[in-house]
Amino acid sequence: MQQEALQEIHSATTLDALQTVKTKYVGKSGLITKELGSLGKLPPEERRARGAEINAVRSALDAALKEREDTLKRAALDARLASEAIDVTLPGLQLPSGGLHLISRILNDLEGIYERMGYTVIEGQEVEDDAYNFDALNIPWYHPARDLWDTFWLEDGRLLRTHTSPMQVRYMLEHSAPLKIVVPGKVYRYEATDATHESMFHQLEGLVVGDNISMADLKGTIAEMARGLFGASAKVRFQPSYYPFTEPGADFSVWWENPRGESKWLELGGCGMVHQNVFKAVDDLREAAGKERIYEGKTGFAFGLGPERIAMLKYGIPDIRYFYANDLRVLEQFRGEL
Ligand code: FA5
Repeated sequence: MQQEALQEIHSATTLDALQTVKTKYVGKSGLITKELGSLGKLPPEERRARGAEINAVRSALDAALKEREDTLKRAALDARLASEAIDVTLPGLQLPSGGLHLISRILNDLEGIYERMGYTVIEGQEVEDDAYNFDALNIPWYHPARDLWDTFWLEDGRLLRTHTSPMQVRYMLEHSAPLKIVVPGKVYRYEATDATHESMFHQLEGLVVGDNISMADLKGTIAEMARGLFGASAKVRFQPSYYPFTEPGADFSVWWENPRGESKWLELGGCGMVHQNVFKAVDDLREAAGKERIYEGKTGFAFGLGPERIAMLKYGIPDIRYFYANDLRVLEQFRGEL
């Protein structure tokens, strides 16, 4: 039996198999245990010799089991160490790199241009009161911009801002002149979308207020921005326009040429000298909040432009709706444009 048992111990290749062999021979009801139990039936003169014999087999099996167990455990540990080892020389995973959205990129460029001219960049809220989006900006109730078709009204009477201009009023309520700010952000209009109109788009608002600010300052600022965006030879054109919150008001375009030799006037946004009715409305709101009236008689200019229009021309994108359709085939083309 000893030979047979040793053979089985030796050929057990896993700890489980070895445990089975162990149970078979030296377990509670194993063969050796049974042999020891049957010693009592032998005549006393045979019992001692037989007992010694069985104990010798048992010691041999115990030793063999222990040795085999150690060997198998060491092999299992070696296998685990080998499988968990980290090969630091393997090349890393090539994770795809992201890229800034084109509109973020244009807004970053614009913010950089204005920061270099000494402007402070601030942000405003997208949910507005009509007092700031319209009334304080000299937009009376009968102005078409208040029409249901242009504005997303919320159930509580507030609205999604239709332009970034309400931040002119909010900023002047809290700060005194002289001031120079730009306000990038999202705006919303309830209108049918087409290749150049979205219902959500961005604007960058600018406001400068101080003493003796003139239309020449406004034109110089817009020209400087155009050079920053389109290079030193950029040209700017102003055409008279009407905005209730400016007097006079204008639209401005830049002359744009691309490497393919195409060129055209690109209308970028509206601008003008801040209307005195806006300064008066700000002072009224300040007074109501227990603050000093400080704006009447000041001078200032403001402008608001659409970065989507800049991106469409700069990157040759034919339809504004591509920007927000989340189509990776479009977005991935600009992955390198960080
Ligand atoms: C305004 O929103 C004025 N608040 C701008 C302004 C500010 C004038 C300060 C004077 C002083 P307007 O509605 O024209 O103006 O919009 C300004 C720019 O936003 C447009 O020139 C255009 O570039 C962009 N824009 C307007 N509507 C859309 C639209 N549906 N989709 C994409 N861009 C638009």
